[in-house]
Amino acid sequence: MTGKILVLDSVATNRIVMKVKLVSARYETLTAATCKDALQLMEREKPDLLLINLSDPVEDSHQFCKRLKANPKFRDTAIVAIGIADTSRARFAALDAGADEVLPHPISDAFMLARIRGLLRRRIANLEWDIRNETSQALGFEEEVVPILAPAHLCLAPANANRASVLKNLFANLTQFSVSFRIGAEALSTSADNVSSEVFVIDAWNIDACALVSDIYSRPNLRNSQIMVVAPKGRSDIAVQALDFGAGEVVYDDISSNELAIRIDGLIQHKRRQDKQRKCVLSGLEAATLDPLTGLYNRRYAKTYLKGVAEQAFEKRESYALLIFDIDHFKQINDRFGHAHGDLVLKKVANCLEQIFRSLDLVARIGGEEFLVAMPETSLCQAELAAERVRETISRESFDFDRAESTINITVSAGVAVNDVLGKCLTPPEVLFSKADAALYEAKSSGRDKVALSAHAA
Ligand code: GH3
Ligand code: MG
Ligand code: MG
Repeated sequence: MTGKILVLDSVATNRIVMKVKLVSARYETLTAATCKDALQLMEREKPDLLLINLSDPVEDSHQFCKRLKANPKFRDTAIVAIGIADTSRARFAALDAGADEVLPHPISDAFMLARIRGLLRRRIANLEWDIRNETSQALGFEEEVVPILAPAHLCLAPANANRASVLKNLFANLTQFSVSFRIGAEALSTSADNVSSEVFVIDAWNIDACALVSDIYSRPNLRNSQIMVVAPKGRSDIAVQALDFGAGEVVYDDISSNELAIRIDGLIQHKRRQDKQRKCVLSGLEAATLDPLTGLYNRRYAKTYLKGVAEQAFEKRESYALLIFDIDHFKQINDRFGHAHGDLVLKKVANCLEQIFRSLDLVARIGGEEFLVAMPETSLCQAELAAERVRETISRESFDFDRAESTINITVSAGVAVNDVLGKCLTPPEVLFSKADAALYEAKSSGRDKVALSAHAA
């Protein structure tokens, strides 16, 4: 895995030893001796991860970590703290200062590299969501800020009933979380409380915790959860494996409740941030592709989609049809009944189109009162029948609205065209669209409430 790591340590030999380890693991490695130099390098080189020795006798490295985490520019730079004694107090102080991981003396290289891999994976995921979010925002869809107030729900998965009491003790003081218990693989159950679990805490005592981790990530309804693995003290082999399987946190079962709380909190913050980013991107995509009035696809989406339909039809030598529907004298409806009633008519027509066409057909609103339907694997004759059905259904339908003085009767005209299946090259959708549009014009000029076919296959 590639990544740029900055090592901050005032002792030259420490820097050199660490650099050798990181470079041999194929990381681009920078070094700094002071917080000031480190900050300059962070500004200039934008490392993905900072490995900081917290036992610097001259500088307040804890304070430096705090300042970095409070700065939006460096908020996502992972921090791994080293150089502290292996006491719960020292570990807590490092995590509290903003470190994402603490590696007390003596450092296990295997564990350190596994943790770095995990943190870099998380950073890449965050950056990807940020880019997508920026795209959504550039398209004009602002980030929606939804404060989350509910306490986080955790699912604890002890290996067996005896271990359940160990985990219960561990979590006894963490009353800020709501907790449920599932023994071993029962953690995969899809009961409501489980699906709403933000964090799974898997006990690696006598069970294959890694299999459970990958099983959870493979389930669509659970895969956005965070996972903490509780390994028996001293089993760094399990810890390394669990990290490489994607566990967000691995702790040993002698962890203090303070440290446990801060680590669980970190996972929850991370998950909530990703959920928010995901939601934002999805609603941005929705807004970019759907017409807000009718819920149908919009012109922009239809244009991209049609390319795919045309290519597939050409590859399989199949015909596909484009149908354009336009409401007749729609302006008069607005003029007589008002714009709001006009909107209701548009919605009802959209609904009618959705009912009539198959799920593999694309139905889009491409203009004020114009709709486009793309029908893959469809002949001219089949498309004509479908268009006739729409025309007839709408002309029969009466549109009653509460405050309208009378019912509204409307009609639509349609133009239909199909591609040339025997053609030597692909029919561009724009060409077919022009043919269908010309047919629609014909339907309009020959009296409206009509379906017209394009004379020649495009
Ligand atoms: P034709 O039979 O030739 O198609 O006549 P028409 O009146 O349907 O066509 P024209 O293009 O003259 O008018 C379309 C009208 O659609 C004008 C515009 O105000 C209205 N319109 C466009 N978008 C909306 C919308 O979102 N809501 C409502 N209520 N009206 C819309
Ligand atoms: Mg029109
Ligand atoms: Mg019209």
